[in-house]
Amino acid sequence: MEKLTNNKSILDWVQTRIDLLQPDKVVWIDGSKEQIQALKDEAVSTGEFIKLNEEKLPDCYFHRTNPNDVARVEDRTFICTPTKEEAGPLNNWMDPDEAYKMCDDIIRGSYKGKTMYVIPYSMCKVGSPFAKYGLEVTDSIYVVCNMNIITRIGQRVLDAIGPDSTDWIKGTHASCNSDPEKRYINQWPQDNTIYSVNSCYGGNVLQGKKCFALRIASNLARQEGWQAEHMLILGIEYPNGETKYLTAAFPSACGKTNLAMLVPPKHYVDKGYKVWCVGDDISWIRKGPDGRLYAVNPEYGFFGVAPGTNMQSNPNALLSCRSGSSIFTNVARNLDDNTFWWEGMPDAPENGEDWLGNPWNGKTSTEKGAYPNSRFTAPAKNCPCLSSEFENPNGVPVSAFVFGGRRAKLAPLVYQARNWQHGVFVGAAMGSETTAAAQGQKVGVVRHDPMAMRPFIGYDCGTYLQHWLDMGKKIDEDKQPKIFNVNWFRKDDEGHFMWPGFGDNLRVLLWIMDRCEGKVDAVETPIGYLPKPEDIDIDGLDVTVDDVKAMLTVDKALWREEADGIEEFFKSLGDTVPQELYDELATLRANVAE
Ligand code: OXD
Ligand code: MN
Repeated sequence: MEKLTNNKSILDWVQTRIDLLQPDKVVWIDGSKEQIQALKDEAVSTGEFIKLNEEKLPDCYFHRTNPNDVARVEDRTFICTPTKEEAGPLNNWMDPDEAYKMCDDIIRGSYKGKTMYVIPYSMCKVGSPFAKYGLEVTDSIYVVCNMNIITRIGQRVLDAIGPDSTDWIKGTHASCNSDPEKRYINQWPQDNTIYSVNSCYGGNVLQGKKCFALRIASNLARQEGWQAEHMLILGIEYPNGETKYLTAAFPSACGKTNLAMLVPPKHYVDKGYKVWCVGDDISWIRKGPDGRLYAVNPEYGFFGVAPGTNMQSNPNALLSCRSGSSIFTNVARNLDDNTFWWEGMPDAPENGEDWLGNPWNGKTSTEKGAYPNSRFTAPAKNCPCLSSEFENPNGVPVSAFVFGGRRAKLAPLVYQARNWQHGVFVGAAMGSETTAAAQGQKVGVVRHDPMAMRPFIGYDCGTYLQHWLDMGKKIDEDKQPKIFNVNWFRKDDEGHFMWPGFGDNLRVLLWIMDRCEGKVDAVETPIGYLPKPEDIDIDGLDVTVDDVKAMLTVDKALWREEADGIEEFFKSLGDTVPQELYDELATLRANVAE
């Protein structure tokens, strides 16, 4: 085994992994092109990967996971803090020692006959002020190759950790036999430790993403006075060349990746507007030297939901994965030309193979070709609208935080919170109506999802909301990002979406930015500041000012019901919910009283 570091804490820990997992061989991932290529070739030779059409999709591979292992498993994700209270009521909790023992008993000896890959990885640009480092051991080449896309990996990370530091995250992944009853995604924040056991699905095992960059990092952020959020980052470039940035949080199935890579409507393009993607999923946010908040995307690639991605909904995502070095998981294949296919793409293949590997005729079959949560993993560098600030070690200044959800009747197209505290309330009260397909649940049930972080806050939710309030107190009021809520999913009485969405969402983002600059007035309402209908640009849309007016109505009776739901949710979070948020709830109640 060729070691790539002399750091004793790392070498000692790797030895504990060898003793526990008992691999035949240990390979340190240096991140070189040659090493990664050799691993891809090996995965092709064993059938773990299928190489796709080199001419059409250079350096792209297909992989399928066990059909029982195709999504994040929130019910098997545990925060193993010393006390249950520290994990809080939204997280599953396990006693730390019992959790180690249970997981170690499951994974002991499970690398026998296999290779252990040691992946050093960095969240954020290596050596940058935001950067944090981790090691993940895995028995899966698929994990190595995906981590190589969505994080920065290899020798340079070990060099950045240096010979003496113990400040790195310890990650263990063991594929085992994918037994769903013994599947555990466990985090021990006090030990900076992650285990992913009995899974090979990305969101569970690509530990840089949800496990580290959100669950562990949210703990570090609270201790160190910054924020780890489930937010995209985008920049809007104005015709004068200036660019302003916002971050936005949405629960799943609300079009987050599409917004992150938005294509402006034609008349904006003609005027010289551009939208740049800094990140599609996660933001690490800190106060900068000028007293404003700055956000970086700690990731290096995208791990996006494939179905529904097409040249209309998100050409930038499709081009990102088509231009090469991407991995496609649980999608369908076109066997004629050995390319990928998924629902929402044109030209379903007649001679196809579904995500399970069965022969599949996309023209006649009533079954889906791709699994609904099938994914593409693509390098961010492939994205045609990637921001030039993507690698800026100091991040980008945040003008606005945007929250949103899927609400058929309640929330207007957009509104602005009155101040930071009210904005934290808006984020804390966030909820989205379930879509039947996604969860097999009743349609339209509101799932409360504070800041879209419900499955990702690595500690008690009320304490997290307090941290949001505390962050606001650190920033001078004139430098605080303004906080907004959007709802692209308002429906009319016939059940039709009222707002066209997709690229046209830029029209709403421009109102948001104008508010941040104090360039446009607003109407004070019981729930916050709303646009004057004529201030939302509808030029070129099949939408009238009256339609916009209808999208901006605030139905007090519905908001009274909403306030009851918020109160019930806050109560379910226990007594750590800050009093300030109950004060905001009282204000809302008073404002919408009969
Ligand atoms: C994701 C998620 O995959 O939030 O990004 O589930
Ligand atoms: Mn996400």
